[in-house]
Amino acid sequence: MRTFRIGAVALAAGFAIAASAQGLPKLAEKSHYKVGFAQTESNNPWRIAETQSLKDAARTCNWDLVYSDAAGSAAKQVADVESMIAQKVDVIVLAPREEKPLIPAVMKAKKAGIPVILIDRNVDQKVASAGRDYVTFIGSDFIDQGRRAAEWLIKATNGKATIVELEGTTGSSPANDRKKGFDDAVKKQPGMKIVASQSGDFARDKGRQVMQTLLQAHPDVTAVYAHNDEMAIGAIAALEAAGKKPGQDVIVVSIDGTRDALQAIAAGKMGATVQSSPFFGPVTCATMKRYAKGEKIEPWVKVSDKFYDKSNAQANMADGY
Ligand code: GYE
Repeated sequence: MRTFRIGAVALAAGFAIAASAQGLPKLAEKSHYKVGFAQTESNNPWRIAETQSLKDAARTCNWDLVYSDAAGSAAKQVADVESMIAQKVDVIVLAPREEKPLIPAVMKAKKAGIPVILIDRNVDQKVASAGRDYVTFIGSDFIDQGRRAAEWLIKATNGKATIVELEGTTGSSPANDRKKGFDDAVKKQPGMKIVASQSGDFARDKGRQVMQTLLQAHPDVTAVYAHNDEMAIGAIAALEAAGKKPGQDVIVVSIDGTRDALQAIAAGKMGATVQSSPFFGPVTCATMKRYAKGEKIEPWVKVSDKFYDKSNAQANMADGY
């Protein structure tokens, strides 16, 4: 029995080595590609700007775009990728809604010989990795975004705050990493405390509802950190409904850089937002070309992000989307 087990393990390990040795599917150099783009949902300005950027790239880069919208369901997004595999697209561009559930879809595409480029969100690095299972991850440094939001808040409050945190979609890479970056920086401040941290699913109305509930348990809150601008705007509505003055009684900081957030900053209701660029079209097109040429692609094509507060929000209103 024991010998058999050892044999089976050795055999499984052998298969794993053989599979990784196969390497990633190649991409032929062509003037026209059939590209699948699997979007997670379309419920906020960030997503709409991202989809538009990919559609614009389809025009300028001569792609035939196969577009799908998973409507907020990881299971549907897996099915969407499977459908793209069946339609024999040349490349799959995937924005994985959550870190773990999309991994089987990535593996299926690889097995079918279709290269996958992850944009916007990543998958769990302990299970799948760039250069082995998919070409690369193109996106922001979410840990750093959280850290930058915290650094701003520490300065703005002189290191004294009672904080409510509104988290993004549970199990998504930006929610996990934006929490880590922020919480780690705040932990070092003896005068700052996160009294509640709950998911608002990256959605405006969910953010408003969660904030409304949390305000009842924590009426003494002095700061809100939201993982995206939509939830921050929702929280501002909840604060106002509770008779508080956002920007004065309660400082709000978040991430994305939407037009609504820049306007809220200019109006003094929101403190600051770290940009998270949704404009992936041009960089995805360039990365595909490099990959088709046979260039070795770095595992993370980092997107750099700006920062907006009262000092520059009005002047940079055109950056908003
Ligand atoms: O911040 C949020 C969206 O994945 C980086 O998802 C993206 C985030 C973005 O719904 O607004």
